[in-house]
Amino acid sequence: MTYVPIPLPNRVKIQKNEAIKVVSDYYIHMCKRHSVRDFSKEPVSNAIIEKIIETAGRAPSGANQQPWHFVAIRDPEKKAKIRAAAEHEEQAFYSGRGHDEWIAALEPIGTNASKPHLTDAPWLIVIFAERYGFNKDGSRRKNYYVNESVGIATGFLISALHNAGLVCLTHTPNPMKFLNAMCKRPANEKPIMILPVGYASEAATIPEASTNKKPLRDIMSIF
Ligand code: IYR
Repeated sequence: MTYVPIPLPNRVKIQKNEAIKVVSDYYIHMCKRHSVRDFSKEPVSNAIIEKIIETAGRAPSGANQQPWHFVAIRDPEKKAKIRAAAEHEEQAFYSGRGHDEWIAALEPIGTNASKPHLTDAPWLIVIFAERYGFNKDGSRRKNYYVNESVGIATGFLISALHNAGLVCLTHTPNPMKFLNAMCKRPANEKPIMILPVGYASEAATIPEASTNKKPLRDIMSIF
């Protein structure tokens, strides 16, 4: 493909005197996002999930290679199989495979090997990273900045979910190779995480420790 510059389309224009209100409102909106593991049974339509994944697909990526794939699962049987496989791995993790320092770091988050959210949530979105692609002649094509690109797209996905009043949990069973076969994804893709997605149940709780966010002075330097 050749380089063809076009004028910047869809420019978002904010009046100078409104900018601080706009950024502050968005900050307040994003402060209301929490990782949630208690899901209501309320269904979420395919159309909503599709539009949210389409939004994630608008993320920037290395060389615009878009090295991601999102598998959206609502089939209860499939969710149950994924839950069983994830809990099998987590059992091993929590009963010895995970080292003490890691288990101790998770204590304030209150996680354990039981993952009911994997079947309670109306949807599971399994995120895959395309480690390499293929050229027309079948040879391997290198993808650039795959982890960074998929991380950014996942951020887009999580904020699109939040914008829709939905919640999710970033879940990373370890190891999670089993997801390739269950999601019918090829060997050039690597599973990155599972997001159970839905509405928070009425009784949903979050770990108090998760509300402890670093203040600006600790996350920013300015020159
Ligand atoms: N995969 C395990 C352990 C786990 C690891 C981290 I880092 C977390 O932030 C939370 C959990 C699990 O899902 O329980």
